[in-house]
Amino acid sequence: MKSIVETIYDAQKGAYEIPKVTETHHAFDIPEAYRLQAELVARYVSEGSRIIGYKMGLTSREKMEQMGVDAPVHGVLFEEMLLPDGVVRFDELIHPKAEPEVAVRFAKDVPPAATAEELRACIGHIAPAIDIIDSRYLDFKFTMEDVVADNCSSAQFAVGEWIPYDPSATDLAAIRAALEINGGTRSEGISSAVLGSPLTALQELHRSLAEGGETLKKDQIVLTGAITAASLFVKGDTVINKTDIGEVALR
Ligand code: OOG
Ligand code: MG
Repeated sequence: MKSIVETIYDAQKGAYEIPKVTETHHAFDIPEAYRLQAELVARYVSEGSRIIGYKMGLTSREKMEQMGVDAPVHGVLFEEMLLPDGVVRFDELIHPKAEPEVAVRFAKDVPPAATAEELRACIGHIAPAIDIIDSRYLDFKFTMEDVVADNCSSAQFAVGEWIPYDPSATDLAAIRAALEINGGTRSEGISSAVLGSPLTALQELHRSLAEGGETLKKDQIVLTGAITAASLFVKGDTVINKTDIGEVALR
C-alpha cells in the first residue's frame, strides 16, 4: 500500500480525486498532519521546486463554515504555483475554486520572536490575489488533518500589481474585495474577515512556523487567507478579484 504522502503526491501530480487519507490510511493529529505536509514539501524540493512563501487558510468565518472546520491552517507556496499573467493551467486541476485574497511580500527577514509591530514593519509590498484551491479529496470534503497533509489544497495563484505597503495609507484590515465571475459578483467582503486582520493571520503563521524552527524571510510571499467563501470556476470563465488595492484576473 502506498504511504499517505505518496498517495497525496500522486493525486496532486496526476490531478485526480482520492478519498480522505484519514479514512484510507489511519487517523492522525494536527502535528502529524504538518509532519506529513513537510515530508510532501521535501519531496517537491528534492525534485527542484522552490519555496517562495506560504498561504494561510480557513481564516474567515465564511470559509470555516463552508469547509466545516474551525481553525486556520497553513501551507507552502512553490514558484510554479504563481501564474504569470494569470493564465490558469487547467490540465493540472481537478475542481478548482477561486478565493479573493490579499498577498503580502516581505522586504526584510522577520525576527523569530517578532511582535505584531515588528512583523508589520517587515512587509514591503501588498497586492490583490486570487488563490486557486484544488483539494485532492473527493467532493472537496475533508477534515483539518486531511487538508493540512494535502498542503492546504494549494494549487495555483495569481497576484496583481504589487504596491508599496504604507501603513498610514492602507489599513490591512479594511480592504474591500469582490470576486466576479463572468461579470457577476459571486462574493464580497472586507479583509477584517481574515481573523480580524490579515496581520493577525501573518502573526499566527509566523508563530506556527517558529515552532518548526522556520521564519518568514525577505522576498517571501504570503497569501493571507480567503476574505469570502470560495467559488468554483471552469475553463473559459473570467474571474476577477476587485479590491481597494487593485484588481487581478485569471485567464
Ligand atoms: C483549504 C484551503 C483554504 C483559504 O484561503 O481559506 C484557503 C480549502 O478550503 O480547501 O486557501
Ligand atoms: Mg486561500
